Amino acid sequence: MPEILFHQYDSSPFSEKVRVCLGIKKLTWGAVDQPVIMPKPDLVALTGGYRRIPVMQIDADIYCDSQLIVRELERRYPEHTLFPQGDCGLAHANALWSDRVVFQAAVAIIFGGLGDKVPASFVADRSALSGRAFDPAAMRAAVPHMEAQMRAHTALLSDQLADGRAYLTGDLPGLVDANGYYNLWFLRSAFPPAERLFDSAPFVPDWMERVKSIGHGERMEVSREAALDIARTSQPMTGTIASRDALLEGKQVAVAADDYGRDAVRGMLVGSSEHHLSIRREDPRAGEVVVHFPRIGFSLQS
Ligand SMILES: N[C@@H](CCC(=O)N[C@@H](CS)C(=O)NCC(=O)O)C(=O)O
Repeated sequence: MPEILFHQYDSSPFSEKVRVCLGIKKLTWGAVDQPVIMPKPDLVALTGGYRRIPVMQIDADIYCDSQLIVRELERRYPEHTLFPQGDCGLAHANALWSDRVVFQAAVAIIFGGLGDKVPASFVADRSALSGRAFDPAAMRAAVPHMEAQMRAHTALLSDQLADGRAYLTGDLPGLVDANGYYNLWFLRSAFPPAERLFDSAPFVPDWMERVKSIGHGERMEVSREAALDIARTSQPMTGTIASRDALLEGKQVAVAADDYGRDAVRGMLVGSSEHHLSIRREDPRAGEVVVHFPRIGFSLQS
């Protein structure tokens, strides 16, 4: 059984970001496929309510959000670094551009383009996720603007590659390549007409082929039941608390995303730093687990 269990689904763009990082690092990992819409009982048994994809599990440690997943991959498996030029702070900051700004443009173009072909069950699920109407018809009206935005974002990637370099920061691929790539992969795979958006980014298609050819490392399939068994029969890591959170140490807290999918996860604060928050919780099916979140984009409430 591989050490890294990755809760994902194949069409998930944020999962593709991490799959590229797993490929850069040449890691072996277990794909635990989760449903595309709620309910996701086997996922929330591990996370305590967090429903977004992807989630990484290593024994009884559960890592939510691609931001923290890539940070933890680099910490545990430093070989084939995700930061070939150093610059790890900038590379993580660059993720917020791709995860928030470029991703929202990609969503509007794809679902505005698909219009009434989007299944009603998906529309209802994503409305609940975002807390407002997920309305492909309204997105259609925004498509011209979003396409202009997407062309401009894609041009930034092309500018970066214009001196003939193979990857965004030089000869070797890293996190910024995964960040830049996954939304374009999403556009290509979910809505092929969006391919035209790369017309004005001459260096992007060949770079995309290079990133694609990195692959995803060695993938195995693991059942959701087996992943729960591993959590239940393992011990989570212990952590330390940042001094500014000292008053909350060992207290019951709630952690929630601040953008969408804001379901709060409750448990005892057992770890924190400028980069993460960790809470311990018990679950009848997963046993004692520690659930880790990035600090950026997540609120901590007592
Ligand atoms: N900031 C999160 C965003 C994750 C996200 O939005 N994931 C999408 C799938 S790619 C999602 O969870 N959609 C709702 C769902 O799958 O239930 C991350 O970086 O992991």
